[in-house]
Amino acid sequence: MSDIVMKPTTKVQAKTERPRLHKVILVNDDYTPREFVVTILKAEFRLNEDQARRVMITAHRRGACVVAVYTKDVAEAKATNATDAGRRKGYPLLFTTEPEE
Ligand code: TYC
Repeated sequence: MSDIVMKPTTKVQAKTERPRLHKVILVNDDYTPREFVVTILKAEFRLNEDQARRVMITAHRRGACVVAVYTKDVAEAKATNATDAGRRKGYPLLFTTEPEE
C-alpha cells in the first residue's frame, strides 16, 4: 500500500473588483435660488465657482445634472447633507443617487 497523500490542488483566485460607484444627481426645481444651489455645490462637493455654476445651470435647463461620483456610502451621505441644507432654509432642493452603469 502507498503512503502518498494527495492534497487538493484547487487555488483560490483573489478577486480585485472595484466597488461600483454611485452618481449624485442635482434635480431642478422652481423655487431654490440659483446662488444657494451654487453655494451648496461648492461647500458639499468641493466644486469651484465655475464648475458649480455649470452644474447648476445644466440642472436648471435640462431638469437634472450629475454632480460627481463616489462610493455608495459617500454619495448617499453627501446627497442627504446637501438636501438637508436646502430643507433647513425651506427650499425643495433635491439631490438623489444612483449606481453608475
Ligand atoms: N430653477 C431654479 C431657479 O430658477 C434654480 C435651480 C437650479 C434650482 C438647479 C435647483 O437643481 C437646481 N431659481
